[in-house]
Amino acid sequence: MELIIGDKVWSTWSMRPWLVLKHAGAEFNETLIRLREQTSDATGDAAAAAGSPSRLVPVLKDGDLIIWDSLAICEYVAERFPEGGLWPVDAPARALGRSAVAEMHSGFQALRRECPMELSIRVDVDLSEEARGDVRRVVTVWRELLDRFGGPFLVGEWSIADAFFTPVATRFRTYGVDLSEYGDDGAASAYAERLLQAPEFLQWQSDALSDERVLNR
Ligand SMILES: N[C@@H](CCC(=O)N[C@@H](CS)C(=O)NCC(=O)O)C(=O)O
Repeated sequence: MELIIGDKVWSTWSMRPWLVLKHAGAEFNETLIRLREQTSDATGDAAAAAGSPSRLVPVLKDGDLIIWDSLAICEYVAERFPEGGLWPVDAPARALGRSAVAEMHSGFQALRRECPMELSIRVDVDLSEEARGDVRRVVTVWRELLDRFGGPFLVGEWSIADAFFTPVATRFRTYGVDLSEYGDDGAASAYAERLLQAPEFLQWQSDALSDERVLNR
C-alpha cells in the first residue's frame, strides 16, 4: 500500500489515516506532496501526478484501488485489518465514535480556520466567538464520550475517533487553548495529553520536526 500525504507539520487530513495505518500494524510506503507551494496549482498538480483524482491529499493506493478521502481511507483500513481493533465491537460505541468523527470531518470550520495545525510553533491567539463555540463543543463531545465509555480514549481503546481528534489536540497545544475556560473539568485536557503522548503520534511529530523544510524555516 502507498499513502500519499502532505507536509507532516501541517496536514491534519494526512495525519488521520497515517495514525490509523500505524495502529493497524499495516505495511505501507509514504509519498510526500509539498503543500503551500509558490503557485496555487503546484500542490494539486503534484497530487494529481502522484495519482490523486481530487488533486488533494491524503490518498491511499492498494493495488489498483485508489481511495481519496481521509475518512474513507480510515474506514477501509478498519475493514481490511479487523484485527487492528480500529473500532470497538460494541455497536453503540461504534455509532457514537462515528458520530464524533463525522462531526469533526464536516464541522468546526472556525477552529480550523483560526487555528491551523502548526506542529513546530507555539503562539497565543484571540479566538472569535464562533471558534470559542467550536472549542466548547469539542470539550463537550470529549467529556461525554470519556465519561460514557470510561476512557482512556473516546470510545474505550484507541480508535479512528482518536485519530480524528489528535490534530485538534495539537491545535489546542500550539495556540495555548486552556480547556478549563471551555467547560473542562480536567478530563478533556488529560485526554488531549494522552493523544499527544501516543507513540504513533510522537513518530509523526518527530518526522514533521525533522523535515528539512521545517528545519530551514
Ligand atoms: N476531505 C478531504 C480533504 C483533503 C484536503 O483538503 N487536503 C488538503 C491538505 S491537508 C490538500 O490536499 N490541499 C491542497 C492544497 O493545499 O493545495 C479528506 O478528508 O481527505
